[in-house]
Amino acid sequence: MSSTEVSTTCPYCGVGCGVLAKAGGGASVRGDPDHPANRGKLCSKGSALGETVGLDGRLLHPEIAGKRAGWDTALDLVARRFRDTIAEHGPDSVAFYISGQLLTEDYYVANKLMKGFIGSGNIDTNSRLCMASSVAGHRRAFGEDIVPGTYEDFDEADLIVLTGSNAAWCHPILYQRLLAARKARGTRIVVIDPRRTATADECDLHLALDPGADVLLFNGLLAHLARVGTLDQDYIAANTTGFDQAVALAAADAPSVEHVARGCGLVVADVRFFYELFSVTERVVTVYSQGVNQSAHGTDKVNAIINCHLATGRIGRPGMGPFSVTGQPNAMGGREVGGLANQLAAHMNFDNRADVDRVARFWNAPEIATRAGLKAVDMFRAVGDGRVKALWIMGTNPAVSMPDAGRVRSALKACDFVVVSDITRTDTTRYADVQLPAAAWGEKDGMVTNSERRLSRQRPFLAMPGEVRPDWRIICDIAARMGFGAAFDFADPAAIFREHAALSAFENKGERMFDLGTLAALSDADYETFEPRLWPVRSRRQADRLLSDGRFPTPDGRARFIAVRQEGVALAVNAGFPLALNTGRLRDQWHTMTRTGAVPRLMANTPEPMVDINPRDATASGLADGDLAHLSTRYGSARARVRITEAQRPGQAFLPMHWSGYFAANAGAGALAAPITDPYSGQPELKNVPLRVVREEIAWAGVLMTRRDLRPTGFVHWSRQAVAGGWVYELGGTETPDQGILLARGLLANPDQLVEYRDRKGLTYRAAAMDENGALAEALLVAPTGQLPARDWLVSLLGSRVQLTSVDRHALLSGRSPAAMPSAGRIVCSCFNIGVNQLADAVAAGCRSLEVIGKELGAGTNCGSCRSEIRSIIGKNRAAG
Ligand SMILES: Nc1nc2c(c(=O)[nH]1)N[C@H]1C(S)=C(S)[C@@H](COP(=O)(O)OP(=O)(O)OC[C@H]3O[C@@H](n4cnc5c(=O)[nH]c(N)nc54)[C@H](O)[C@@H]3O)O[C@H]1N2
Ligand SMILES: Nc1nc2c(c(=O)[nH]1)N[C@H]1C(S)=C(S)[C@@H](COP(=O)(O)OP(=O)(O)OC[C@H]3O[C@@H](n4cnc5c(=O)[nH]c(N)nc54)[C@H](O)[C@@H]3O)O[C@H]1N2
Ligand code: SF4
Ligand SMILES: [Mo]
Repeated sequence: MSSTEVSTTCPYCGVGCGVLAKAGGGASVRGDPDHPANRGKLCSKGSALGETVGLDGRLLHPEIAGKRAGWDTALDLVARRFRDTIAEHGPDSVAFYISGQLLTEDYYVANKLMKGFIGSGNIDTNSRLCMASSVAGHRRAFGEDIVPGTYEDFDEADLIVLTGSNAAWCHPILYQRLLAARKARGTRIVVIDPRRTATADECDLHLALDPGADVLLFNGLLAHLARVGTLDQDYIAANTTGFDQAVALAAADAPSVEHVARGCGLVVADVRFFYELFSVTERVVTVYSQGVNQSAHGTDKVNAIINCHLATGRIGRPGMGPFSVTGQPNAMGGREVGGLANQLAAHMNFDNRADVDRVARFWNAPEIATRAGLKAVDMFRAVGDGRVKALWIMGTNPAVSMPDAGRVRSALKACDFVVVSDITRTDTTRYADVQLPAAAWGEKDGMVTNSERRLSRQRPFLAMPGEVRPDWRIICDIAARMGFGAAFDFADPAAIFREHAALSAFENKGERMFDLGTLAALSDADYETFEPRLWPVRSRRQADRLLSDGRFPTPDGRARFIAVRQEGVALAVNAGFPLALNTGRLRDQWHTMTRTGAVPRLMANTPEPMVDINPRDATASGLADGDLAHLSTRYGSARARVRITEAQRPGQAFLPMHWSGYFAANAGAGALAAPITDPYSGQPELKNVPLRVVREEIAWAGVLMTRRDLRPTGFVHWSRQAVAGGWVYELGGTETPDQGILLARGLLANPDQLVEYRDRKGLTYRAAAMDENGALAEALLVAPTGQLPARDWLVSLLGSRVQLTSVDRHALLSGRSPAAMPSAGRIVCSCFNIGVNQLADAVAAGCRSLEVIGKELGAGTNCGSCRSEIRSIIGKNRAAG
């Protein structure tokens, strides 16, 4: 649509980078040099955005029971079913489960509809799995969900403590900004994470603490600060309450550094070094993310961290403060509108009658909900046992991403009426009675807020394909059909945004820091040209940093210390389940892979689902690197390939959260995860569940290269990788190889028109099919495990689509290129497409540093996320050479 560049915001992580995008050949994107979050830089995922806007797999029309339907029919049906269910069973018999993928305007109207007009609190979001513990911890300490700092604090700090954050992969541009600051001012970096992550590779101190032990570590820190006298007594006296109780409990919980080290599985000297660094460094930012939030004690972890900042008065000043980084592009916007079941709207809450009354008057909503609704885990329980009879899911894939995902799927199956709004088919849309096609990034239009409270616009630069509609419009249309039209009569996102801004300022004399008052009068033209800015926005002159004056949005104006103690882990490993399973993210994938999974260069770094384990545990289980492992917990099972690594401590395993049923037979982390939740936030423990790993006795392996988008069934294991020109499927089974051949052959498009080769024993099979132009269309290799020939050349033919020569045709069945073809190997730098073999060759040729490699190959010079891997390749190959 737009052939000139449009300034918009990246739809992935909470760094919230500005992007300049235009249509053409998909789309072309570059970092926005004027956006304060990224100043022109983009990470691997952001740079590949142009490759994600194709229409393959997009939902383009509404569907009812899997059949195409018109919008009017679909909307009428949804509205009628919700209305009837409410009439018969009351407002709490329906629910919405929504997402940080939504824009603020979408989020606002969804929340208004459920809480204000349906009159139930049953709207929750995937932020429950993500930020809920931070929200609860902030509210306990500050009285409101406030992230006090800005990204500038990263530039101005002397010590950055990253706890439970793999920022090198998950907040790459912010992490690069931190590394740049370190270069400029020598910032020290401490990483607290049970795994040695890419983030830990570049730090001054890595504390590989036992899973879940953060409260003990930070209680020990608070006790230490009190012992050595680093407290800011004036600040404590003037601005806080509860210090004595908190420090007494911390000291009892963590009486000595030795005690802490023992309890956290750490070396005494390392703990002491961390405490000393924190103690002597005034400018400290403590960054926390899912290693803190996704815990059965996540809220206590958050408060244990905040306690240390309050006790030293290191909050709200340059280069200091607790800093919860948000995950999704609009996780923060969702918190602003009140998208969580236990929030009301605009930082107002159900536990305050005056708030409920105020919002009811503002919305003119006499039937407003008066109490919190069901939080995600409980919501799906209620769906499962029939208390919730109609469910609308928007912009999230709970069949994959919820813990105990098997139960979630059964619940969706059992539910009377499930509506799913998405941009593509997913494991969740399979359960939808009605599928509604939403506008995607590049098409939709609205506001998002990043980790530092910066509001930015997402702007469209592509036409809406098929019959897709933006989420806000779908929600307003349903609201109108349910009889609430007057309250949802918005012409465009700008009108919704103005109302949201007005609500934030409504009867707000400074009690609520979240205040966008000035923006309530934004004209359409101003909304159109809106430049990124931080909230609050209530006057011209205001500080960017919050909580600077020692006043907090609590009734007495003081911050609250929260006395916390280290609790035991929710579920302990035992003889049956001897490993602790940790789950999380990979550098180049986004969540359930609905967008990043189809981009070849984002698939190239980790093409298959891998479970990381320590060599000691591998030996104990008889597992070799590359074996297929069967993983099981009390809740479910999965299969993934074993990667043996010292980065994983003995007794622990790590599985990426990404693989859905579209990318592997059964490699989902959600099915394994426990639905055990934090008592304050309701956030589930996604980082620690007892696990058993056994070797899968795979007898045959196969690889299918094809242009077709398939979903194989009947295989013990398959996973697939997007490549240029199509897909590569890894196949495997416990059957005999000849049976495997039969099974795998069944996947070929035209088994009658193949060139084939079978060895005499019938155990090895190779086949290829050409298209009408004589180019390779499909190839299949099957062999007993460990005997598959190389496939690089065949894969390259799939991409090149050139007509094959007779020499090529002869070579096809050997799988080997007739001319020597250097293989790049697994891709390490996805910005420049540089593989592990190219890097090894460069090291052998004398490139011995990141800088030289960067100059020669470009690798590592764009987003920088691969630098730690390149460094380890240099180390390995230098040692070898
Ligand atoms: N590439 C990529 N980036 C993303 C995303 C993505 O899907 N892909 N998703 C975005 C979203 S929504 C989110 S929420 C963020 C998440 O960003 P992060 O929180 O940084 O990512 P995770 O990998 O979930 O977990 C972080 C780390 O917590 C560690 N951890 C596990 N248990 C503990 C513990 O008990 N204590 C401590 N201290 N650490 C522990 C894990 O080993 C892991 O390395 O990333 C965002 N950015
Ligand atoms: N085991 C384990 N599980 C986890 C985590 C973990 O670390 N470990 N992390 C948790 C966290 S922090 C998060 S945030 C969640 C993420 O989990 P999900 O929210 O399930 O993950 P996504 O793949 O981002 O799902 C977003 C969906 O929205 C669709 N979509 C994209 N844009 C739009 C749009 O504009 N409109 C609509 N209607 N749909 C759209 C996408 O196609 C996709 O299907 O996973 C959680 N689950
Ligand atoms: S750092 Fe986050 S917001 Fe920035 S380009 Fe990468 S994924 Fe997008
Ligand atoms: Mo998240």
